[in-house]
Amino acid sequence: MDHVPRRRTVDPAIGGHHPGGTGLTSKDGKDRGDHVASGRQRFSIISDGLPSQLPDINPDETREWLESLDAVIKTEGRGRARYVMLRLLERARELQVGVPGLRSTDFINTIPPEHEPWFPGDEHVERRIRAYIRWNAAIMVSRANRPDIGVGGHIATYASAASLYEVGFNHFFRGKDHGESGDQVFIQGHASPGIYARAYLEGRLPEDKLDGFRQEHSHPGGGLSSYPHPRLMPDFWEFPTVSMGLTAIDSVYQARFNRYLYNRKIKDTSRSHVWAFLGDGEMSEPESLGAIGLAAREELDNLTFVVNCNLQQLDGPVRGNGKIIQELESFFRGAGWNVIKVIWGRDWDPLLAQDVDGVLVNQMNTTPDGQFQTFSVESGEYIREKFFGADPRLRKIVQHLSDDELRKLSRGGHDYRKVYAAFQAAREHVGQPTVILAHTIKGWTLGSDFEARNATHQMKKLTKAELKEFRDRLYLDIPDSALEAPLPPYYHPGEGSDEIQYMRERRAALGGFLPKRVVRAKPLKLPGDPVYSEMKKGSGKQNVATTMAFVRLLKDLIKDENIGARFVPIAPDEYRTFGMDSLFPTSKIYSPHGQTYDAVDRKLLLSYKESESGQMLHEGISEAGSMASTIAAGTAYATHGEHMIPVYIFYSMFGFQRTGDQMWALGDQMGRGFLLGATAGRTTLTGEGLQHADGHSPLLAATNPACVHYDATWAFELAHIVQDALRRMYGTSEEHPTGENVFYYLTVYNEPYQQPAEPDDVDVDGLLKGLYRYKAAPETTSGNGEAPHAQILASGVGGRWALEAQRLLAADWGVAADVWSATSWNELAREARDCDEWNLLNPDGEQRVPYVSRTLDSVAGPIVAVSDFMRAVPDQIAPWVHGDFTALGTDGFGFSDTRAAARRYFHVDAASIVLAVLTRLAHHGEVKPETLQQAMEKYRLNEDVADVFANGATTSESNTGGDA
Ligand SMILES: Cc1ncc(C[n+]2csc(CCOP(=O)(O)OP(=O)(O)O)c2C)c(N)n1
Ligand SMILES: [Mg+2]
Repeated sequence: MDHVPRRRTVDPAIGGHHPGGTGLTSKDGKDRGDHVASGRQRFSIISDGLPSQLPDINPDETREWLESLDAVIKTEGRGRARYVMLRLLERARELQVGVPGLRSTDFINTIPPEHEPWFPGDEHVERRIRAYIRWNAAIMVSRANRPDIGVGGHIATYASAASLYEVGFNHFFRGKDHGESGDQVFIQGHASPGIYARAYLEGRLPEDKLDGFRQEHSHPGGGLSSYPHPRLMPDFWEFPTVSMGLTAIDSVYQARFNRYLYNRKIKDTSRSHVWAFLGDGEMSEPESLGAIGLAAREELDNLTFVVNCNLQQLDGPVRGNGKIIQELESFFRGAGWNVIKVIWGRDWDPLLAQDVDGVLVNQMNTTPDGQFQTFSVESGEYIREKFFGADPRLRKIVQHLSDDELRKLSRGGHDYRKVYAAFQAAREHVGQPTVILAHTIKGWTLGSDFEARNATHQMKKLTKAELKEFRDRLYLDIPDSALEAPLPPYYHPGEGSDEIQYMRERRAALGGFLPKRVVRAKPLKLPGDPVYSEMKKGSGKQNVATTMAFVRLLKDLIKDENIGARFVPIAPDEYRTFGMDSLFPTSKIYSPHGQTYDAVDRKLLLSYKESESGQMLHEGISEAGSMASTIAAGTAYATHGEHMIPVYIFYSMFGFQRTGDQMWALGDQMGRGFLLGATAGRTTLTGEGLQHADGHSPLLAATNPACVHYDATWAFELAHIVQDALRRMYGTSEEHPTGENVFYYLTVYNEPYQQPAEPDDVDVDGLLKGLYRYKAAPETTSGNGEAPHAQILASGVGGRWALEAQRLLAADWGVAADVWSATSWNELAREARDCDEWNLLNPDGEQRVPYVSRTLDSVAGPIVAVSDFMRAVPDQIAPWVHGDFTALGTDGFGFSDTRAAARRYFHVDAASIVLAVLTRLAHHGEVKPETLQQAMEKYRLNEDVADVFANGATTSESNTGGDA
């Protein structure tokens, strides 16, 4: 382990932020910046705690200082005064005087030229490699837009970022060969063409595959996905990144999860570094900046953001009137990151060296991004006039340069050495995450029609003239005749060429090609039946909500000697809500700093306990952060070759609805684990109201093909579901030797009720398929002949109203109704759809009958379905239920009230089920029409909810249980 996460200590009053931090402090502890505080300092979370209220104990001395400043301004001007002030601040910090950090620095490179490290590569060869990749990336997109295909693609983004990636590939990104995890590289989604183009040169993708770009199914032998999608290219891509914003937050939590695995001694991740490539436009997504505080707090120096600041997004400039690099610098610095700006190429160094008055820097500082974009496309004459023309001293600085040289003055993000210096400083920095803000030009090298043009983001084809200009710019040996052909050619320098050899050698030295996804985790040794037996016994007279039942099971599973340590409980400040605070003392809350304070409740048995090796992730109030942790944990089987079992528990209303895009990313990344939609249901959360009452999350879950949803009524059902889930995801089978790439969404409730023991003859197969007969109709005495029959299908808390309805139907109306537990409407519908698809394509084969049809085709009487969700949830099975089918549901906004009142309002309570059953029976002539009116009156269904519940009256279902 060459790098162990360390703790540093420093007096918090002094603080640790160093505003001029250059990232030059190396891990060997030697300070390589001349004005940088030691990188080994702990970067205090208590920032800038200045005693500003202190009385002035020496007013004369203070006045002298102030007068000195006044004098400098008067005699030498503000520029000089600024310099002196900055030097004073710097000096103060060097002497450990706690002065607040500056939130931004000049618009120049953070690393001065004299501190750039020696560049170990062959710059010439690497330039050639970049040229080939640039060319092939653009050609691939261009060819994918041939007239008969026309599938789009992006050229300009990779063109701006090529140097950033290539420095990484040739010098930093660690691969996975030799059994290591390697680095985790999050690639900007629409930079994918460049990554494919590199893989082509490396011999990983043949030319024909490149021609299948964005034709994943239609291209013979399969094509390439548009963006990084592990689900679609499982041996190649690792991190789905194209939904902007998710890269940033997911990469922060990936870096944190690496530390978690290390601290819990599950995997030595000390050599893994997380690199996240981001667009400057993308940084406006709330998720991009939302988790940077956590990265600083947890001192994630295993994380580097590389923000490609081409100053443009899709429609135009990112901050035309402002300066995105400066803005981002202050955000990151304020959050406690190490910031490295790579703004100017090396040709600016001599100009800056001449800038003794600071006029050049001032011009750089005050020129808005929109103007810089224009400078990128304008002539040298325009630049001389508009940029250097403002001040005679500025003009003088560039008088020796021709207009052409002025035009070519480069941006730092395209200067290989500057980028290398930044990457190295980032990799070596200790105690803070690093953000590299790289100034680039969108569409760089693609020629004047592309570079920095507002439309460049969506330009995907090069004309013949543009192709020639591009080729000349890259000095490629491609004859004009080849460019005249209908399709422009790819370029390969030949297997034996220096460039290809060099690429291969570099990657071999760094641990193999990237991106690459491998699954090395071994199936887990899963616990047998005994751990589930408690759940199957029922709760006797005790009222137990399904959330509690699940938590009890989890506690037992965490004790299992084989898989216990692999559970990763995750919650956004809601453990207590769900009764999981009982895990605090034993499992403990993960904190890289341990617990540095005496917990207020330390004397209690269930005290709040933080620990470096804690198992529980407490994300604070951040569902997005919790999901990011879930993704990192649920994909550790691939990323690190270690199965981890995330159990993320949350208010179901703040799950799929709020972070559905991350659930989608979890599916893309083939994450496994459990999402617990606790406090499920539209009526169970008494008093919490509209924005808490979830009547639809199963429907949202149903849209995710990787998600298996269950809505259990009973604890014993949960036991079977969890056991089967562990088997499917972490066990092995002939069909899925390394487990299935699914994740589970379990809706659980906070409504306590008695949990029955598992019936002896329970139909486990049906339970797991999503439907089984839980309780057959009781004997009825219905007067004449046989009793009318009916079927009630219910899920979740609805199961108990169904049982009550069964009782009322028998007792009050002589109707024999069976009660079915519909543990998963979603799975029933999914299986049925699969059957339909098979039947469609196999008209001559034996037609498959969906399980739900098979099961319900032979039952007697109308079928009424009910749950605490909107009708569309059970309605999913309607096409395959051939009998008379009606669903009741909680459609509409929720509100705060008692459970009983809410259920009556939505007409999902027992009485409403009875009425629904009678209505269908009346329709079929099985009960008299007047029965309906009688039932309405008997159960007061024709009255206002307020009247029914006046004087504290209640219906027969439980209304117990408190708020969540
Ligand atoms: C959540 C989300 N919203 C919108 C898009 C569509 N989109 C793709 S690229 C892009 C512009 C990106 O600009 P920037 O982040 O600056 O990247 P650049 O291409 O300039 O490097 C947009 C809006 C997306 N992919 N994801
Ligand atoms: Mg951009």
